[in-house]
Amino acid sequence: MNQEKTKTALISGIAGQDGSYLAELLLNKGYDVHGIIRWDSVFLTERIDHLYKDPHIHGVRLHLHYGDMTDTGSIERLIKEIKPDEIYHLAAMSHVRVSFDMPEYTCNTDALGTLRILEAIKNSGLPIKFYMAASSEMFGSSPPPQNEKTPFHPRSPYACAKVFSYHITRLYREAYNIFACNGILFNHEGTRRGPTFVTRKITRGVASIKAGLDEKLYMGNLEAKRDWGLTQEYVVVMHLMLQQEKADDYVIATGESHSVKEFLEKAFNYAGLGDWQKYVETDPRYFRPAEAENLVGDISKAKEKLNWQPKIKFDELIKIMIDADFRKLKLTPPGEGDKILKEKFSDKWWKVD
Ligand code: G4F
Repeated sequence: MNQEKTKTALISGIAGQDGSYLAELLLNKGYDVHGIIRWDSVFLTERIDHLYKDPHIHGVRLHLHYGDMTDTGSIERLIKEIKPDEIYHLAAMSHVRVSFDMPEYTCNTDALGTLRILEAIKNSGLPIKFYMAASSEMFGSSPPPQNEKTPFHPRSPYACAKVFSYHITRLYREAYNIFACNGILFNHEGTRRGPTFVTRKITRGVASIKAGLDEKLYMGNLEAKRDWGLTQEYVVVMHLMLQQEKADDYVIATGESHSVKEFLEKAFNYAGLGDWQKYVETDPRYFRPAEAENLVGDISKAKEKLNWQPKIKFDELIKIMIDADFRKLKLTPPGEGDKILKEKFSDKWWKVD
């Protein structure tokens, strides 16, 4: 284990894709990690089950708590009791399409949730460092490439809520001297990505077609362009932001822009299925009333100030995700993705799916 000074972190949204990897990273660094999970009648903790230990065992360093971003009392209580050194605020209703169906819930959770945490930090009087998961969606229809100076033009209720969160985080930094950072992360994907987001929907769909379980994949807007990176690399930079001398905001991306169509083409080819057009149909239900058409990040600031840049780009990401989804269906993966992970990350701190 790579021991740093023992610190305590609180992660909202610990059971999500980003939260699970971040928890793994921080545990590996010797942190005590507390995570907030939402109550449900079934367990929603599949992504962190491998990290969880019975709390009765002595020396357990992962602690889970029920709470909710809409429940001020639970947020204040947890911050008071845990007294974290760092808070990583990742909890959100994160599906852009769904935010059009549930705009009020989305804004309550994603916008006011951030304010509730910041108020609790302010009222606690503790020197807590705060990471806020902002989003490339905030740029919306602003022309690419987008960086920290690009104006926001949000194109969904989700993106509007994130713009509020971004500004309230900046305001609490300026007004109350809280060490608060916005990570403006572009799309980040991987084998723990939820199956309704486009990359995972495609890689799962491809594996399913290859296994003979499905014949078609129904998709939305194939022309939209995104900047897709690997999540594990992005959670590293969340931690890095809170270790700087000064709190600041950073764009985190790969700097490459590709369309959904290109993703389909590469994924079907890599899986040995040939022409994607034989398998893909569009369905209006997956289109959005307004779309962010072309998002691609300019990471000059993160490169210069954080000395960060990603190792994994578009082609490699697809191979890594397809290999994992093949394995899940007991298919033999083409294997290039597994090789890339092995070669580029000799010091893997996460469980490979
Ligand atoms: O995978 P998506 O749903 O991700 P989106 O909307 O870019 O947002 C994701 O990344 C943001 C930046 O990190 C996060 F803030 C946010 O929480 C989320 O994680 O869609 C990507 C693109 C869109 O343009 C969408 O219209 O793919 C297009 N698309 C085409 N067909 C589809 C589909 N998206 C989904 N989910 N499903 C489809 O069938």
